Amino acid sequence: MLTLLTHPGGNGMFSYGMFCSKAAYLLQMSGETWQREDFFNFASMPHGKLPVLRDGDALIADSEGIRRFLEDRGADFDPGLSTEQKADSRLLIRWLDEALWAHVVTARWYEEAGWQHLCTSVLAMAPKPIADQIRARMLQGLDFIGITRFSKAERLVRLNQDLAALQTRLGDHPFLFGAEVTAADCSAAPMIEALSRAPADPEVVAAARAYPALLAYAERVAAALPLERPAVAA
Ligand SMILES: N[C@@H](CCC(=O)N[C@@H](CS)C(=O)NCC(=O)O)C(=O)O
Repeated sequence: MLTLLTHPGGNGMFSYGMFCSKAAYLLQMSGETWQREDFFNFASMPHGKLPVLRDGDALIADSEGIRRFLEDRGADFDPGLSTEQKADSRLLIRWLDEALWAHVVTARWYEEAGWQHLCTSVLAMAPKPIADQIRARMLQGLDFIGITRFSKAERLVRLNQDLAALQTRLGDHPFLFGAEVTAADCSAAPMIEALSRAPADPEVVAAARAYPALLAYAERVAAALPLERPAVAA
């Protein structure tokens, strides 16, 4: 059976790692039989990150690597989409996975209130020097991509622009590309969930919660692709 190696979940999220939730959604869509294994030694993994899919002795790293693996086995994550829609979906996924993701990471690791929350929840069992070391590495990455060089007010403006655009793009459709769930929803829903609940900076959470259509949409994706979600408060 396929095993998805994941970061643990909590506060109603399948995993605190958005890409772990994305991979779980893709697995649900694929119809494969799979199980979850929370995995703590992720530094030993091919990219030093999770998710990783284990198939016998093979390790498939990266949510997009997992998507390709499942497609090679026959999964179709964009059923009924035109070539143009598939191209739009690809671009949307890249923005979700790389740009909207940066807002989540900033809200959790850079903003002081988010960091304090992480320390008392997800990282509660981690020795302080290790937690600080992980944070320093995260902040270095955020500085390099530049998001933390904006002021918080500027970041919130940019986040609002992006969430408003996503809400407009969704319109009255149940899912991003119409009536059926597709690959783009597997990326979008976990990001919206992570932005709109702890552990994250409360101002970012409030900003995300000001888009009720997006919150309802993330719940629709969750209902379409059911996953077990630990309730442990973050
Ligand atoms: N491009 C990767 C990103 C995966 C990723 O960033 N995973 C994070 C958690 S959401 C991680 O494991 N980070 C651990 C680290 O960077 O040390 C994917 O799509 O799977």
